[in-house]
Amino acid sequence: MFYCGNFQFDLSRPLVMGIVNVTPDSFSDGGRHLHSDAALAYAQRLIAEGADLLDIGGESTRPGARPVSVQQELDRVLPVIEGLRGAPVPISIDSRKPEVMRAAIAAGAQMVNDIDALQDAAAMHAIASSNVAVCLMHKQGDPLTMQEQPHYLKVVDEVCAFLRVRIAAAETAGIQRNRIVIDPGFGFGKTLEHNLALLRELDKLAVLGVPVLAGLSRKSMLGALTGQDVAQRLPASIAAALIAVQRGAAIVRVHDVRATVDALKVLNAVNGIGLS
Ligand code: HH2
Repeated sequence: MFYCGNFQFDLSRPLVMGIVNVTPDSFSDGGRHLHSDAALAYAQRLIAEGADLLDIGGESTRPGARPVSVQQELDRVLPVIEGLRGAPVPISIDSRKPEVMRAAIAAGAQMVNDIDALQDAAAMHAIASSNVAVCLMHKQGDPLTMQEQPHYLKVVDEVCAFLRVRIAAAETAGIQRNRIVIDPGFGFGKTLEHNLALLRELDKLAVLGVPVLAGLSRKSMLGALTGQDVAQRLPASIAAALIAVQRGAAIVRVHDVRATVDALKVLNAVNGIGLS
């Protein structure tokens, strides 16, 4: 069982996490839902399309992205999280700032998606002193410079080792294992070869004993493979989501919820997994 605040999932089928970026500069949907009414309407649409969770972000972390202030991030995400109070699915806050995490949890967020994997002690404390779930993600370097020179000797082993340490740190801080998911962080300080190795061997992360989340939707590795720009990466994103699930991902983080839900219905039926 995966506990996500007041929600729980038995993970008998893969979950779809819909992305709502309230940012001017996200790589694929920047500026589209910057106004909170628009973001809220978009979030409701993703729920209607079958999203199992929503991930609300107020700071782009695409390669080269510039950080934003706490206040700016709060101004972007809080009205959306507050507007989704009582939603039928858990709301995740995509942030690495402890202040934003705390305010989002107070506003009703049931999960924190931290690309820094709770390496900040205040972030760790914010989660440990609540009942929300957490996604611990691997990255090498920081968004501003991370794609300049990613380097690993054995990328899959190194990502696994990092996540193992982060799970242990979270458990030591009092975060129960059934509230933790892990993510190899596709595109975060990784070359195309690194990303492909991680996807190819995604099932190796399963030995860590917590659900795996995969975020491949519209990412530049799919552009590199297909030659398509970001608006034309739906087919590649669907392929990547299906591959991730077949290699053990429990949650896929996607922009295109309806298309991913449909694709997974086909896979689930073939695998003998029911609809609910
Ligand atoms: N990818 C992005 C942002 N947050 N969180 C997790 N756990 N895993 C990911 O792969 C991941 C993430 C980047 O994608 P997106 O939110 O669409 O873009 P941007 O960071 O430009 O807002």
